[in-house]
Amino acid sequence: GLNLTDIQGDIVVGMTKKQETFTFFTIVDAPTFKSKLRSEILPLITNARQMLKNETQPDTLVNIAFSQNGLTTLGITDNLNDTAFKNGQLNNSQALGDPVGTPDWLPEFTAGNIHGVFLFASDTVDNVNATLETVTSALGASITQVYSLQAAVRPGNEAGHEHFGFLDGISNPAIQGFDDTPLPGQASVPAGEILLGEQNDNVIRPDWAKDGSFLVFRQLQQLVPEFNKYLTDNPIREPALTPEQGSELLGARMVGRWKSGAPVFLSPLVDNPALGANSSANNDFTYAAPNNASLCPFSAHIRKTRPRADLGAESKNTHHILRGGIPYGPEVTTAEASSNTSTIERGLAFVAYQSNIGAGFQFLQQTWANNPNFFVKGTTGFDPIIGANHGNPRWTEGNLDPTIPTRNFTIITDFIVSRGGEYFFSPSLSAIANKISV
Ligand code: N7H
Repeated sequence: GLNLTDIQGDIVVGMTKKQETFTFFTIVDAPTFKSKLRSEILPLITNARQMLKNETQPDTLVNIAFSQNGLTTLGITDNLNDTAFKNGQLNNSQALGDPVGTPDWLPEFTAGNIHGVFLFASDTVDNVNATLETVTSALGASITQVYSLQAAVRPGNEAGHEHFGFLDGISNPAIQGFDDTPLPGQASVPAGEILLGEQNDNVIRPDWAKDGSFLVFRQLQQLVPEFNKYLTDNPIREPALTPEQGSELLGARMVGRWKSGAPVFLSPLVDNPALGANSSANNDFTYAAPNNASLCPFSAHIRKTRPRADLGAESKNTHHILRGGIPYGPEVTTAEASSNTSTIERGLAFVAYQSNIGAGFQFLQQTWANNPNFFVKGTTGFDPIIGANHGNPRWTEGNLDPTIPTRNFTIITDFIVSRGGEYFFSPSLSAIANKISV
C-alpha cells in the first residue's frame, strides 16, 4: 500500500469540506521561510491518513504546493522532469487554447511571482481564516500574499453541483494500492499515474519527489446565465419532449450527464435522479455498444476527457487525472438570470493531480477537448463545455442532436473563461522536512 502518512491529503483523499480557500504567495526571504516551514507549517499539513476519517481531521485541513519559481527561489535545482511544470502555466496558455495575449487572465497569475499555494479547507469560513492567520503570522515577512480565492460548496440542494447545475465529483480514478475496490465503471490506475516515483511513473525523478504530485490549478469562470440562454435558444426538438426538456437534453448531451449525475449513455432522453444518486450504477458504462454518438455524443465533456471503451481497454488510457475542484463565487442573481448576462464572477476553482502534466491535464485539454477530430474526425468537434479555441467559435459536428444527426452547433461565446492559474508540485511531507525546508 501507499505511505499515507507521507502523502498530502488533498491528492488521494480530497478536501471534502464546505469551505476552501486557495492562498497564493511569494517567498521573499528563503532562509526564514525554510526554517518556519519546518518548525511551524509542516506540523499543520494534513496527510492522507489523517484526512481519511472525520475523527482524525483537524478543524482546518492544510496542504501546500510550490511552483517551479518557488522551488528555484528555495535553491532547489533538481529537475522534476516535467516540461509543463518547469515552464509554468502562463507559457502554456496558447497551447491550452486561451485567447491570444491572455486578456482574461488575472494580473496575479501573469505577474510571474507566484511561488506557492496554501489550500485551507474547513466547515466554516472562520476556521479557514483563523488558520490562514496562524500560517501567515508564523511565516511573517518571509512571504507576501499575492492572492486568495475563497471557494465553497453551493448551498442547499445544489451542494456537490458545479455552477451550471451538474453533479460533480462522481468519476475519479481509484489509485491502486490505496483503493483496490473500485466502484463499477471507475477507472483503476497504477499509483504512478498520479504520484511521482510510484509504479508506472517511468520518468526519472529525484528521490525526494516520490509520493508528490503535480497540482494543476485553474480559475475557470463560468458564464451561467449565458450558458442557460444558449440551451433555451437551441433545444433538441425531440417529439416526446417539451422545449424546456429539449433544452435540458442539449445541456445533458454537452456534458454527458444530466444535472443529477445520471449518464446520458444510460438514460438518453430524460433525467433519472435515482440513477444519478446511485454510486454503484451512475458510472457503470463504457460507451461500448453501440459505438456511435446516438446515446452519448463523442464531443460530450465526459466522453472527451475519458473516452472509456472508445480507446479499447481502460488500461490503454494513460491519461487520467484526479480532480479536486470546488465552486467559487455567489449564486446567479435574479437580475443576471433575467438579463442573461453575468455581472458577478463565479466558476470552478479547478484542481487536478497527476504525475505528468503533459499526459494528464494538458493532454485532456489540448489533444482531446480542443481537438475537433477527437474521437471521430468529421463527427465530433470541440468539447462544448471546456473546449477552447482562443476565444473563437467552437463547433460540434453532428452529434449533439440525436434527432438530426447532421445538425452542427457553433458556439460563439465561451461559457468557460480561463482567468489563469499555475502549475504546482505538492511534495510529500518527508520531502518538505528533508529537502524543501533545509
Ligand atoms: Fe470536467 N461540468 O459541469 O460540465 N466535469 N468540468 N473538466 N471532467 C465532469 O464525472 C466541468 C474540466 C474532467 O471519468 C463532470 O465526476 C466544468 C477540465 C474529467 O467519465 C462535470 C468545468 C478538465 C471528468 C464536469 C470542468 C475536466 C470530468 C461530471 C470547468 C480537464 C471525468 C461529473 C468550469 C482538462 C470523466 C463526474 C469521467 C467530469 C463539468 C473542467 C476533466 C459535470 C463546469 C478543465 C476527466
